[in-house]
Amino acid sequence: MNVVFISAENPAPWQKALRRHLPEADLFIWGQDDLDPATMDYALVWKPEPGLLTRFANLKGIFNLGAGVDALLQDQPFPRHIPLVRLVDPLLSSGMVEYAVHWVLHFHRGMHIYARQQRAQDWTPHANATTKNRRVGILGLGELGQNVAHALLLLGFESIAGWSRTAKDLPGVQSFAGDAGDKGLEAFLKRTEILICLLPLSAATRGLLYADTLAHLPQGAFVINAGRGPLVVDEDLIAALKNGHIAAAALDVFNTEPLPQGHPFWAMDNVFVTPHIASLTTPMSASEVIAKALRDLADGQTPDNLVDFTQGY
Ligand code: NDP
Ligand code: OXD
Repeated sequence: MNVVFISAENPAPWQKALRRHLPEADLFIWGQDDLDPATMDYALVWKPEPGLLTRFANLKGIFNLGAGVDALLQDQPFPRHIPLVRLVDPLLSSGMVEYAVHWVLHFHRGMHIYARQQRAQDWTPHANATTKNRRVGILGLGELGQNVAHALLLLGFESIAGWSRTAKDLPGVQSFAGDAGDKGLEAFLKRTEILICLLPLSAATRGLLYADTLAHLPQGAFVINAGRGPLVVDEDLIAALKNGHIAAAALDVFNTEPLPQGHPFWAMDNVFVTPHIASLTTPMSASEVIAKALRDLADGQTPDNLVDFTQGY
């Protein structure tokens, strides 16, 4: 079986990991090895150049080396007749849990205030909110959102809600879905003090956080975005951060990446910027997951985590 690896990342750790977890495959590195695209059976990809995959006429499966497939589906002709599997990997999930829990605790305990006070040599203690009544809301209750909710429950947060396309029944997590009504997006935002955005980017979610939706959050709310940058309208978030409606934000993903020099987010003292590192794919762990899905496909079974092209995630 011929497998092609298409990514700008260093292929060496992937070669090692795939030799271990998928020894039956002949692995070809795009841009490095001589290969005939028509002879490739499976492709492992991260942000391939637009249109490239249409040249691989006989692919039986495409495996995305990350969770989000927006770069594949939105910006290029994509061979939609080929099964596309996105990455669901325990290490990717635990990385995101660490990132989200870090910022929830940071804002919950007012660390953004104490950082500012330290610069002013200001020794003013503030009362703490408790995990019992701190209202955390998670946009996107999929693989990552559910793991984050679980970790927050273990930390003692008792008022956790999540918003998803389809309603969920998760112990300890209040479920909101759709746009309207007392279980819709507006109601979800109104009750949320710390918002964690873990949505995929699709036609339905692009620009979801803009002036009107941000205005539904209570005064002094916090925004954590590790989903995708274009879920947010930057100018509207900047305005809300400047007027204090949003007290602070932790942003890992941006409309343009790398975040351009001089972008207002860099200089705002209530914005915490990280360079899209909330959770990084680990070749050894991901290869094990991909190998299982690839064998499922090769055996004629439906692998887990197939992308639904109509929903775009
Ligand atoms: P999943 O597909 O498992 O979960 C997506 C969730 O979003 C689901 O709950 C889904 O609802 C919900 N959703 C999708 N569309 C809508 C909509 N229109 N309205 C309401 N809810 C919607 O994805 P993951 O949890 O694995 O990953 C989420 C995203 O995290 C990725 O797509 C990627 O963009 C981002 N990511 C970022 C990383 C980083 O380092 N910054 C690392 C990894 C991922 P339903 O359950 O009803 O289907
Ligand atoms: C992903 C990412 O989608 O790293 O996996 O952003």
